[in-house]
Amino acid sequence: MTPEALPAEAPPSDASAPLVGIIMGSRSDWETMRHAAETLAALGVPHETRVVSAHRTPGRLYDYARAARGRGLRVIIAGAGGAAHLPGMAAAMTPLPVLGVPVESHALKGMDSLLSIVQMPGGIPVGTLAIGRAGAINAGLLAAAILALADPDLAARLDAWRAAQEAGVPEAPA
Ligand code: RP5
Repeated sequence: MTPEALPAEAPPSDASAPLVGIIMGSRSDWETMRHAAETLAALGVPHETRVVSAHRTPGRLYDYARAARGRGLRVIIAGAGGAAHLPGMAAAMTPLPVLGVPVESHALKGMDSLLSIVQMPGGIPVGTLAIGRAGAINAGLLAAAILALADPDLAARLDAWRAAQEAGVPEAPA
């Protein structure tokens, strides 16, 4: 296929161009969301990180979500806490798969975040992960697994990551 024949929303040819967009409602979410970024980095998945708030920067969210597919992103990981509308609003404005990470809040320990993210109306899905660090790690792994469906090299790296994890679990507790 010649470059001229590529569809308008074809991914960039640059191998280092981000495939996963990690967005979060506040810089205070980074302590949680960095685990998604570190997981993707360990698997060699190009990604980007942005602070995009559904409430404080709605215009930024609109622009980001609307442009995401055209920029070559394949998956969005969205983390937010409290009234956590970011993943759902992002999902409403992009056809890309959106994985939601409930960030643990001070007041309600992340139950507010979880329920805000998980209870989407039928028609606009958000794949909701666990509250906090585990959810961020698993969002990274799930994004990698989605991409690995069409990327054998990444699938091999994911297999190796799992094998290393298995090998690192001791048989005895002490
Ligand atoms: C949400 O409000 C963010 O996702 C964050 O989890 C929470 C608190 O934000 P900050 O007040 O710490 O900026 O929008």
